Amino acid sequence: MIGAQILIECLKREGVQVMFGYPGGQVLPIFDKIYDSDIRFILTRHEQGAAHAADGYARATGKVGVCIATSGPGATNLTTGIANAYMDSIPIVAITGQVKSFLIGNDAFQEADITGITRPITKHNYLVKEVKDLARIVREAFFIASSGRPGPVLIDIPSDIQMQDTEFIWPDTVEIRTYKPTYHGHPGQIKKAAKLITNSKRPIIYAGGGIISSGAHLELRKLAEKIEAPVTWTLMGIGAFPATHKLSLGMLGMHGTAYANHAITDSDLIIAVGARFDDRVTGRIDTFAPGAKVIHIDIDPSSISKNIKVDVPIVGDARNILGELLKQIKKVGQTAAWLEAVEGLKKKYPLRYKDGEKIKPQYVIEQIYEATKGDAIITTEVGQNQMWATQWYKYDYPRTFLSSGGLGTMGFGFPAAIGAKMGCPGKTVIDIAGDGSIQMNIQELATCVCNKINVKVAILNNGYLGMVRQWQELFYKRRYSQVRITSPDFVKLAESYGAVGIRVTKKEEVRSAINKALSIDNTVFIDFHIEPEENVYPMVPAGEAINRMIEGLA
Ligand SMILES: Cc1ncc(C[n+]2csc(CCOP(=O)(O)OP(=O)(O)O)c2C)c(N)n1
Ligand SMILES: [Mg+2]
Repeated sequence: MIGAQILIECLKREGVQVMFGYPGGQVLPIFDKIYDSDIRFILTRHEQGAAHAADGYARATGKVGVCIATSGPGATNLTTGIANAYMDSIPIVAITGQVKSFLIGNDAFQEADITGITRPITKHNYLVKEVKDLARIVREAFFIASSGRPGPVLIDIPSDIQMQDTEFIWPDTVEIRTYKPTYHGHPGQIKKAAKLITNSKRPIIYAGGGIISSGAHLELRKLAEKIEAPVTWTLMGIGAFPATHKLSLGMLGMHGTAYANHAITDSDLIIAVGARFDDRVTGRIDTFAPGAKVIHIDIDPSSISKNIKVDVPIVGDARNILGELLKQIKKVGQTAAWLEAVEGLKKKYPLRYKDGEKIKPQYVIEQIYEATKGDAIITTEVGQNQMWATQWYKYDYPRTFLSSGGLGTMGFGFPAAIGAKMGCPGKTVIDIAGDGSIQMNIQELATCVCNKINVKVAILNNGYLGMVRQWQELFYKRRYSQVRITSPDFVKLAESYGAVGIRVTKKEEVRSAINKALSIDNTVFIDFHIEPEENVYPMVPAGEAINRMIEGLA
């Protein structure tokens, strides 16, 4: 079998049903085999779109997403998507063509050292040097991407190797001497954690994306209910715990709820699970939860005690460890006064916005929530639109909120929605977008229409790079530098691609436009003309203590 055929055979054996990508000179042998394969191929209009679609597919389904591009510019166009998946620990396998082996290092046409370029943004990467290694490498790549702390793996395949013949041997098992993730927490540490939890009077659970990737949401819920502790989460942890649950505090951090930020500050014990104490969450480190002991459960030992001092570190899989804790924790029930105090915080500092004549973005998102009854996959772009999407839609299930957390990549949401829809065809998929971000991968409209991928894009059109404008308003004396942006006529643009466009300029039209969009069996852009200078509140200024928020509505 030639290398190209081996690759496709391996993908099939890994259970790959769909891949996203774009062809070119150094992947011609592979595309020739794709021609005969029954793996569904989604031709995007830009390689960045392919990488984000693979990422969105992985986030929505829990499976490994696959994307492919040619050498040189094809490969470099994937890099933003790879970095995005890396920062959010999303399992994808990216395949790139490379110039022929003997030309590597020669500045050959369309040569880029993609394994060098992606070393810091992949969990692991490979340059295939001999065709007989290919099957083993593909097998390892899928294993590494999806095990331990998940992440992207890149396989760079020179085109001569794609053509070389060898016997196809599928490795039954994967054995990598230097890579052995820890799944079971240390019993002594778990015991210590159980004791701290039993004795805590003001515990708080701080949940991150690790809950979702390990499938630990049910254990998390059981633990919260058993120990009667409120639960807050990170952007990546959205959906890990039901937002409509009475113990829910919503997201914490820079644009988290004020009550979550106050509650964690006042707590005496933080139970951090699959989260990494990112600076957007902790704010100023020396004032972060000064009276709290910290239990930190994470599969990646390198994220423990990286940003804050931890009292009880437990390395391992969140689901296993929460299961163990549930077994060991017997008597609880001393949190009544704490829960009452937290209720008081919720009443004192509710999320709110001032209604006005113009359409408010918060209102649009509330209406999307009502119209979908919470039963949709929401993706987002980056900026104010993203933060409003975290605040005003309630996510009760894992894998229903897909957003670029660590990298904050404008242009993520639309291709991610395409990937999510390919993975979950029965689900309504909506990208909550900004007018700036949507223009960063707008070419994927063609991908949607050609493949009949029915996603909705709700553009919160404020005529600004709104989040940057907000910072300039608050911290640069309203000196608006390069944040006013013009857009094409989104309705006409959608129509020119064969999709549907709806413009909404009046508050009364918001709900009917959403209902109409949901009823159309095609991709729909809804262009909501919103209040241009609406801000996201509450807001913790960068470097400030997280309980010192700007409320904004005085
Ligand atoms: C690729 C990329 N470039 C620049 C930024 C910096 N940035 C963050 S938010 C933002 C504005 C986004 O504007 P828009 O999509 O209209 O969203 P809004 O904040 O107005 O809702 C910018 C430029 C980024 N996050 N990603
Ligand atoms: Mg905008």
